[in-house]
Amino acid sequence: MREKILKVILDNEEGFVSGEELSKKLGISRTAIWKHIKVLREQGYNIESVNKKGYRLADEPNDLLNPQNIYHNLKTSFIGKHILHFDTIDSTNNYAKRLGNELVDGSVIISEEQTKGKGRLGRVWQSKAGDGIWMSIVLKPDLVPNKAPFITLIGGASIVKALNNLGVNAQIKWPNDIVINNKKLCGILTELSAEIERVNYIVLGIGMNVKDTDFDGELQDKATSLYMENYKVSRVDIVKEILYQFEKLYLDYVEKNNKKEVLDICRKYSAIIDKEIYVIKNDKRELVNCIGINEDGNLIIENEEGKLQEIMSGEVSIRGVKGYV
Ligand code: BT5
Repeated sequence: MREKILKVILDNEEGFVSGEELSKKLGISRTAIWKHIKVLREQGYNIESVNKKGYRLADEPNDLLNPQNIYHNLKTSFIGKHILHFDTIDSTNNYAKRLGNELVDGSVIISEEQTKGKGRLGRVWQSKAGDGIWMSIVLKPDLVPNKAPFITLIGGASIVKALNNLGVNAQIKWPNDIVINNKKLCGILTELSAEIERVNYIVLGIGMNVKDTDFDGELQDKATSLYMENYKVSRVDIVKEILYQFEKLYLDYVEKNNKKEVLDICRKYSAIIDKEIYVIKNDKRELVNCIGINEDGNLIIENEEGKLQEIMSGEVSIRGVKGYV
């Protein structure tokens, strides 16, 4: 019932909904409505009530990542239609992998906090409570495993597109970072469960710093958040837009093998193309020119001797000459 009340209030974005209207629509007393509203407020919904007018959601961005908020007007056909939301969890990627076989295609796991958030190669991903978006998308495409790495680029392209659509000037640092003003805003971790010839499922993990974050140690110089860059965008709007952009690009790839749009976005919003960068592999650092991204999504670089090389994602880390980018 509480979800139904919330839906009517959310549907009525502009104006007030009276207690009487809610009570008629849902067939319960006005006192019962009032009790449910009280609980919704305790859950964090900022519902105003004005005498003789009724209830409405207060003006500030609706920022709770509850499934109900994300389902509301979500424009996807299957991505994010089944959401699991936690206050705290070890890692949304680990949870998705533990339940991978049972979860439906397109399921999304979100947590307010991760106690063991992880990056690539077992690195730690800082994921403090309420500070960001820590989520994983479970995908079950009919793909051969060697086509799975491109999903990371689809993730990056959809995030950067979504952010720019919401007015945030974000760029991609190939292959798995989103940056603002040369600092890391968001990272992507794609994990795969597969047999030799067939993908069982893919878990696409996305970690994005949103609020004013108290970064630990070395992160203070290289990480940033949307709020710290003066972008006050609601987490719900970001998640909805990412899921929408992702679904379009993902279906283009898995159904039509079409990579064009993803590559165009990765090139257009690149933070490193046409710049000097360091390529780091096994602790070896090489200064190179970044030339572009080829049709397979691999990075093309030119080394000091003028030789062109192709790098696949996952092989290397990239750093800028002056800092993180
Ligand atoms: C990544 O790895 O950037 C992938 C991060 C993926 C996190 C998501 S959150 C939801 C899902 N569940 C998980 O457990 N993980 C995924 P990598 O490229 O290896 O970068 C890791 C490095 O980024 C660390 O070594 C730090 O230097 C830096 N880092 C850690 N936490 C950060 C943060 N909150 N913001 C920016 N940089 C961070």
